[in-house]
Amino acid sequence: MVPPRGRFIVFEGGDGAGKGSALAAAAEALAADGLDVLSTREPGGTAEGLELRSLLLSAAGSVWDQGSELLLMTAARVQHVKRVIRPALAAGKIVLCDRFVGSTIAYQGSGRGLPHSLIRDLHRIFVDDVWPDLTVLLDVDAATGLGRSRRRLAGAEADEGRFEALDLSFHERVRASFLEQAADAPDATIVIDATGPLDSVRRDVVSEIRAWLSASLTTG
Ligand code: Z5A
Repeated sequence: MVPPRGRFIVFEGGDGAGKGSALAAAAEALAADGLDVLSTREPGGTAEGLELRSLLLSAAGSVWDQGSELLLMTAARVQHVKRVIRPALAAGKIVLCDRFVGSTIAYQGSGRGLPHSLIRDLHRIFVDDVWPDLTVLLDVDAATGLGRSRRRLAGAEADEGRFEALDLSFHERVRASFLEQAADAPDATIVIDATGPLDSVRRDVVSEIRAWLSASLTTG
């Protein structure tokens, strides 16, 4: 018997692009369609990943070298893929993940300046070269996204503002990297203009994912 094959859909974008909101809308819509959906995020997704998340995102915490930052992001992903993502895909689930290795290429690669080849090598060696079936890139200019993200953090209890504290040019390099990655993989990426009102961005995301899934599940 052929085992079921799930689908791995990743939401990427700069800070405040609206990934979390879009993922929640997609999860609700796909579950209403009768699909078995698992929602998860990075850094995080496992107990170990959540511990690493609080170390990595705390604005008040330690000063990480960029190499340590890359290795910790990758360590969280190793746990996440082996314990959560792979088993869910093997069980035929639709896995919706907020950020994945594209974020490492954008933030630690283009943002911090580490070689993309090093990030891809680590991914191949430690994360079994798992890539999304589909990436949904929410694209918004860096200043708008950062403004949203900083406003959200100002009203939040969690101390997760380390990346938001970086300057605008860092976030502009991150955005450019996501757009380059999308251009390099046009068949596996949907780019959504995330500048407009939240409701209309959510609607666009849901309708694009439904169309992609319907084609993907039909062709097997
Ligand atoms: N990071 C990394 O460096 N390397 C890696 O490999 C990985 C991550 C995996 C945490 O990620 C940080 O980790 C991240 C990169 C780094 N940088 N930072 N910070 P995160 O995904 O948890 O953090 P985030 O991107 O800052 O999350 P966010 O601000 O919550 O953004 P979001 O998920 O894209 O958006 P949201 O939560 O849906 O919305 C944020 C706010 O904006 C909220 O108040 C919304 O109501 C508002 N919003 C969203 N869309 C709209 C529209 N269209 N109009 C108006 N308002 C909107």
